Amino acid sequence: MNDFAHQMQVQKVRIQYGEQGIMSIAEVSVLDWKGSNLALNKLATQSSVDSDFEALKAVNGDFDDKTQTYEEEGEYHLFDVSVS
Ligand SMILES: [Ca+2]
Repeated sequence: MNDFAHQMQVQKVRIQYGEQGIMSIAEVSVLDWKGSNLALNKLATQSSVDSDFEALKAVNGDFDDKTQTYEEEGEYHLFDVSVS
């Protein structure tokens, strides 16, 4: 059995705010043990979409654009890093 036999396999990452507010994200990185970003260009959703600030902008590799929700209670982003 090698050292990596017990490594975790991540399927989804959820980021949620606990109070009413606006969530905005430029980029999310989920790194594997080699440092590769598992979130890059993967499926992304968010609790609401303000204008054209859709969730895919958090995983497109571009720090100059961003996501944004409306102001709401418990706003969140969800990233499925298991789908290639
Ligand atoms: Ca971005």
